[in-house]
Amino acid sequence: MRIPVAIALTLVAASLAAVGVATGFGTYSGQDDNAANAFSSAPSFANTGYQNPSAQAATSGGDNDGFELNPINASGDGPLYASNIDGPRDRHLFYNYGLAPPSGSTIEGIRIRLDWWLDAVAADNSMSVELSWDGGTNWTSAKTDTVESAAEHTGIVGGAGDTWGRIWTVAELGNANMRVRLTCTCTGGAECDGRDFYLDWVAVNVYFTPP
Ligand SMILES: [Ca+2]
Ligand SMILES: [Ca+2]
Ligand SMILES: [Ca+2]
Repeated sequence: MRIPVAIALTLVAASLAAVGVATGFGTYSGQDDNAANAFSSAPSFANTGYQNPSAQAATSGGDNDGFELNPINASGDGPLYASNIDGPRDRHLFYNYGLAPPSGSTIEGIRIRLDWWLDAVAADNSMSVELSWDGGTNWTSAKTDTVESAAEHTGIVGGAGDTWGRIWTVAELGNANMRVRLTCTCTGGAECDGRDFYLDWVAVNVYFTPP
């Protein structure tokens, strides 16, 4: 039997649209996972944009060598990365972010971006972040990205309006004081043996209201 032309074109357009192909009849793409569509009542503040660390150091935890391979590669977004091999419980400091909102600003939030992945996702793996405001003497409670992936993903902890449980001064964000401490965690006994953690970027964005 012959399908009328108008109906046939409609069927073709519908099937192409279903796979997100431009048809000349309009372009469809799935929206469920489009972050740009997320409505939010979060306030919008001035911010520093994502800033990079210019210093790093392993710190105590696990086998005490943190991201022992190429740690400074975590100071920029792609393509080079830091590696923590056989890494559960290892910790690493990143600092000297050069965060400098105008003096007297009210600090409204701190957002940390972690671009990271694993060699395998068996057991329960995560990466946690703590912040220090006094050169590493005192630390906030940890915030944790529990998304596990064997390819790079972007984890976000904190954000605009999230001051990590304290009131910050501009000076506490300066290179002499502010520290980011990452902890790699795997919970699952023998499944965690040999787990490797890879880190492309650990960036900080500070939200503030100028004086
Ligand atoms: Ca990246
Ligand atoms: Ca290590
Ligand atoms: Ca990198």
